[in-house]
Amino acid sequence: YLIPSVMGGGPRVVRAGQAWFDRWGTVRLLVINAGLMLWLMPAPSWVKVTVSTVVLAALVAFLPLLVLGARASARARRDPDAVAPEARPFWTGNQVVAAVAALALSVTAGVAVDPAAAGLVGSGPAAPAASGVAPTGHTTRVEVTAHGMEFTPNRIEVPAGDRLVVVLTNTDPVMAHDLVLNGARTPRVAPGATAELDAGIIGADTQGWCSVAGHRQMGMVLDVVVLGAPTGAAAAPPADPAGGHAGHGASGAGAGTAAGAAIPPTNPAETLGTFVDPVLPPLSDETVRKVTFTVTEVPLEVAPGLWQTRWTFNGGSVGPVLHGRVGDVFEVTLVNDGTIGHSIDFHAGALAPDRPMRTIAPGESLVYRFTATRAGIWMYHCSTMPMSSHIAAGMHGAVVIEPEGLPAVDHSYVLVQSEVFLANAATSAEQALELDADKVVAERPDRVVFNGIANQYDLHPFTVRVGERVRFWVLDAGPNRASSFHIVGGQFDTSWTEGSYTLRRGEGAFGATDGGAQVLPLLPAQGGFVELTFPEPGHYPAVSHVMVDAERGAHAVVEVSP
Ligand SMILES: [Cu+2]
Repeated sequence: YLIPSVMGGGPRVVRAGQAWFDRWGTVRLLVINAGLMLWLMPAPSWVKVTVSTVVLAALVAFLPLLVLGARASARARRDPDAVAPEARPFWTGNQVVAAVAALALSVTAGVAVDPAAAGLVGSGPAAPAASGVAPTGHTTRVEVTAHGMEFTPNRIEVPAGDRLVVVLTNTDPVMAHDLVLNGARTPRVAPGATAELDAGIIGADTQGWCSVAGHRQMGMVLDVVVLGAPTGAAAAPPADPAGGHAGHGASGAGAGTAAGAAIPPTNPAETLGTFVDPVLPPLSDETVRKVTFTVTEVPLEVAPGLWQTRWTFNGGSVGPVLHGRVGDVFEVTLVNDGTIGHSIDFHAGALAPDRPMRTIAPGESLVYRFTATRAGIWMYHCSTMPMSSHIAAGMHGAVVIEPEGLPAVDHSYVLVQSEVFLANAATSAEQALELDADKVVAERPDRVVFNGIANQYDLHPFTVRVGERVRFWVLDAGPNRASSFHIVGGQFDTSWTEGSYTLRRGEGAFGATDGGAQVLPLLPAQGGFVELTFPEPGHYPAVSHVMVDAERGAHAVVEVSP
């Protein structure tokens, strides 16, 4: 700006030089200063390169203008008759537009060079593992079978740059499987069926897996090894189109370390669309009890305002309570209306598990007949692998076989405690996903629930009167956590567990008459009942005294009126 004045020669000469020095001044000023600001921001390195190149060009552009301006002012000095150019405004709208456009183009070019660095990834099945490899135009076709919790072969080799097509045949007699690989996935493949998966161009080692809940955690993975990969080609982390699992990497059985989706605490203002009646169904006179259990996979509320796709017996949040006497015969028809294999295991009967507890394929059914020879609150559950996931997904319930001579009480309730592992914080049936099997393996429940729904008996309390005798049958369905059933403000005078009273109307096993119990302690699959009366009106919380589980939703309220 000062050069023309320093060169001197009067206003006419200065203006002649200035006309050159100011040429494209707005563009250069904006590009240089705004470009510097862009460069200082946390941008990907290729964006920094393109922006600084444009800034450098704006700076360098002044050098020829300097020469031209100096020549113009020298000419004006030599020729006193030359007419000075008219002064033009420094700021013009066109130049502002040009400067902004130049910067925008440089940023776009920087992002285009390396989209991944800018957080943008290419779409299509070839994207994850193809980076940095030239397609060969050749297709490698591999036949893979799925059986049990294994792919055979479970390791396939592909020349770098080949397109990989996997023909997956499910030779499992009962279980459905699928394959997720390199961003592509097959549909659920029924037993005996075949599906084809186009994994796209393979440029780096990668790993596929079966996405049926729990199967990957049981080791059902497929390694893809690239032959002749360029040095330094790192394994691309497998992307999971279902969401929530990206970056977890491979995990064998027991290796789940992922935190999974974070689930917010339940909003106390939320309400429940449904709730499970906790009253023990009355005893009928039959001695042969025929029931049908239909397995479904349906979205259900697992906490006020939180949904999950549950695997159910008869569509319930928890399996139906069966109630009988010692000696009764139960004939249960199990119908699998789900999309994968399921089964059932009744602890209430003793028998060889081989046939009745077998896994049946979707569309099949079986009849499970057992005699209840012993009293207790017995667990039943799906016993298809991985059992932890099938139980946690909702496939559990209780069979109550009353001990001989069980006295009548004013209220009998059944509470089945279990853990819920959420893959997302779905707030509607449409958003509901199946359980997060990684969280099951990591033993990180999002909710701990009575009868399948967290806090449901806070919203729908048990209502009893002062002095009434109340019996709680409690079963810990797990799959993994113990329970410590306690009623805040209450004391149990009767406790029965694993086949025997430990306390009966205040009387202990060795004749003591001044005892009481504060909890019913239960390991997974243990059950029992406790009895108490309430001394005065009020609100008595019923909880698992494993406090973190009470806070996760294993919490109810007994509302006692006068
Ligand atoms: Cu199952």
